[in-house]
Amino acid sequence: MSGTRIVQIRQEILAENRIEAGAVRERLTRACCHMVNVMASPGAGKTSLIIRTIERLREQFRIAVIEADLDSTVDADKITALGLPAVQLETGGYCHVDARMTNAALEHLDLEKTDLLFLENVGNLICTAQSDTGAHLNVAILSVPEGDDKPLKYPVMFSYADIILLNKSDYLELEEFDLEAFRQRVATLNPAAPVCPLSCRTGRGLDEWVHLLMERIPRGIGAPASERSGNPAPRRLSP
Ligand SMILES: Nc1nc2c(ncn2[C@@H]2O[C@H](COP(=O)(O)OP(=O)(O)OP(=O)(O)O)[C@@H](O)[C@H]2O)c(=O)[nH]1
Ligand SMILES: [Mg+2]
Repeated sequence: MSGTRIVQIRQEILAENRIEAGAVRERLTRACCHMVNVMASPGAGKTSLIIRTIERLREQFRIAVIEADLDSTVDADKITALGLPAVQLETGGYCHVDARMTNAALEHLDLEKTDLLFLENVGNLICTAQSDTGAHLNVAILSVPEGDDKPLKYPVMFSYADIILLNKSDYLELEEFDLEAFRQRVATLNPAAPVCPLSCRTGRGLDEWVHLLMERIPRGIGAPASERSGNPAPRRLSP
């Protein structure tokens, strides 16, 4: 046996992150701000989904977005063009967002004026599912061209997510994608997570997604429009 000591750095980092993520969640909950972490491969449709959701919910909730990218402000610029607050997290070479990064981004947002906060995580189907960002809800998107075998290859992501969206369903007729097999594979890993096929291009399935999201936003989040300017009444979470 060698005398080399194995230092469990990874476990320590994850444990530290879990504590920080808990503090982030608490901070957000106190501010009545519900955070949704959106994870997927590059190009699967994270920004498209956030924009389509904003279009449907912006009258009901004050929405802000944290955009995480290795480099560039391309996606954040799309959100600010809609007139909403966006914070760009440039992660450099880092392949996922951790709670420390979320905390840094929160410093640039007015949480008292934010009901719904989306985080577009770095395009990555592996590391993003291993790091708690402090979000209340974790959503994974797979897009049809990526293939129905992905739950077999990336089980951590499909086990971790609370909701699984299948975007680019307008390609279902063109691609050899076995929707039933995909559902079965997800159900084996994560029986509690609903699977929702949709298309950010055609709009199909978006109502169901918004319904799933609304079911998971605690009552009391989102002040009526009349309370948004001036002196809003306190927004409280249900017990
Ligand atoms: N056909 C089709 N194309 C889509 C759909 N949703 C998004 N796209 C296209 O897919 C491409 C990538 O979409 P994005 O929303 O930028 O994807 P993303 O996951 O944010 O990409 P990154 O931020 O670069 O990782 C764009 O050209 C979109 O127009 C869809 O439902 N159907
Ligand atoms: Mg994007």
